[in-house]
Amino acid sequence: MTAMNGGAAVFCTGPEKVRNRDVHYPFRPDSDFWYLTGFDEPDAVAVLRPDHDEARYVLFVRPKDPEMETWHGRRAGVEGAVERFGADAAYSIDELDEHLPDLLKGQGRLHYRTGDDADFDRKLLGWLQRMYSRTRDGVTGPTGIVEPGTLLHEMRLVKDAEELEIMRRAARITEQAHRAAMSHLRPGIHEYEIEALVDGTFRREGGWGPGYPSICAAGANATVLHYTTNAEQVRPRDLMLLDAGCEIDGYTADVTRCFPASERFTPAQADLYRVVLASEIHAIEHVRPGHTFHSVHDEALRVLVEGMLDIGLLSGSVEENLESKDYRRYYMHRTSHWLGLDVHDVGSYYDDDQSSRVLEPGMVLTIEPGLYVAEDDEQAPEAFRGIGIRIEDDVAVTPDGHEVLTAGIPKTIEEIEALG
Ligand SMILES: [Mn+2]
Repeated sequence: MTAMNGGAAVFCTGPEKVRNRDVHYPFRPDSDFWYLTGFDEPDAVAVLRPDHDEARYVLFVRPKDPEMETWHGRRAGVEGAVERFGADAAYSIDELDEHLPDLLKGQGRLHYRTGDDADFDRKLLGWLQRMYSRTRDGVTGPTGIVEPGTLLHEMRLVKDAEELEIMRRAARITEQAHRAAMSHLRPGIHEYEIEALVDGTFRREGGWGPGYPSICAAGANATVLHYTTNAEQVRPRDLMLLDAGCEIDGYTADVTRCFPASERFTPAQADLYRVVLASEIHAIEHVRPGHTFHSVHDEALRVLVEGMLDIGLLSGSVEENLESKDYRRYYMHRTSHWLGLDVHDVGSYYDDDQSSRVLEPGMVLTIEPGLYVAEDDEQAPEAFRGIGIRIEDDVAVTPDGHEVLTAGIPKTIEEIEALG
């Protein structure tokens, strides 16, 4: 709160969303709200006032309601918000109109994200208008609205020891799921059986579930980057691309492995796989404080292009291909993104002068090069067509280098074939 330098901040966590009729989607708290409060019920608002003498942290929550709780589960209620969640004061969410404007009076700048919740935006603007119209009575409204992400997302970008420990737990459960998938995959089973095994492992081990829809793509489905249909039957020579990460306490892992349905990679699969693996390992080695975020991609890309030339997927020189960007035919995404409460986590990828962000201890990023050869790509050697490979690990920047959070998940061809 000291970083706010006075003022007030308002954060909302959404309502439950209807799936159909009386059924709701499983509720997941807003990441910013969860980061600040650890409160996991829907329909809540947090107000922070760093300079206030008594009520620096105020929560609005759903009130206790025995009948509703019988149907839909327990609520912390106004008392619980203070006793269990450490709020200095709490009110019912039904009393927002009555109390929230008072809390914002005379507090200076207001940190609030507009555009996420149109209903709340409208309410807030109404309260502010009323406050501004009463200035002659001595009411002073906020002096401006500030995007809270500037401060908060910088905090979220750099993980502390406790957050890293949660991310290690997410990685350990994800490891179990990937290992189970590797040993269960065989010709004839369906992609959704692997999905069930993976998602089931996440839950059985105490995770919240998958942090994003699991991609279980066999054969040429692996060349579809966001394939989530997971409906097809696995054929004997298929490789499965599994992109799945467990979410626990709000933090998610994000891991991709590729493994064969039969005991062995085919020679063509192995050729492509080794190129991606060399690129991934090289990029991970490059992760350390002082290197830039974008240089990690450049390092991965160079090794990937060298490998594509070696196996005859591209022709010409490395420099020519980097210049022409012809590699994009087979590698069309970037190598990394931040990881944390959101799978594509918050935090700027650029410094203030628009140059690439310099890595610092506590940042967590994915490293995920890949090669995808479309089934009908007549430019590519025939043996490579319909093969998609991605290898993805979660890497934390440490004071003297990096820690691969997901290092326990089999990755070399030998390790993977040993599990098959
Ligand atoms: Mn990823």
